[in-house]
Amino acid sequence: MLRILLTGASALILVVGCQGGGESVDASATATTRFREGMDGLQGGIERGMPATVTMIDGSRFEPAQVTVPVGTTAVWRNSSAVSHTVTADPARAMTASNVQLPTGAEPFESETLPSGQTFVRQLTVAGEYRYVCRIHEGSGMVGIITVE
Ligand SMILES: [Cu+2]
Repeated sequence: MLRILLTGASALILVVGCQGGGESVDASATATTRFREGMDGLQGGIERGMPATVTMIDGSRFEPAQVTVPVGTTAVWRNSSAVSHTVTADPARAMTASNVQLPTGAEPFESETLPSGQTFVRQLTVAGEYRYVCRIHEGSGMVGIITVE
């Protein structure tokens, strides 16, 4: 038992001794550099795809109904109301096609029907004005605009 404890203590001293060495400091500096490079990469990704949230609220409204975001923003629609909604940015799927407009070159898109608590995410990579609707409540004026610039 005592023998085992002594062996353990010797091993511990050896480890501590290594960490005090010059090599160990170099390794630590390299690790720090790698960590910084990783964080820079992550930060770039966050800036390019920074999220902006539009909440679907009771009373069948998008909140904010109109918002301006930088190009590359990841739009997040969150249904915080009690009923289901859609995010419909496809003129072919809207009740009134003219309620939906997309910048030239942007692909039309539509979420599934989103029950209470669900979210829909879409990165907006083409600059311009996105006019979209909730297909279920379009008739009662549930329309939104995101300007990407
Ligand atoms: Cu709706």
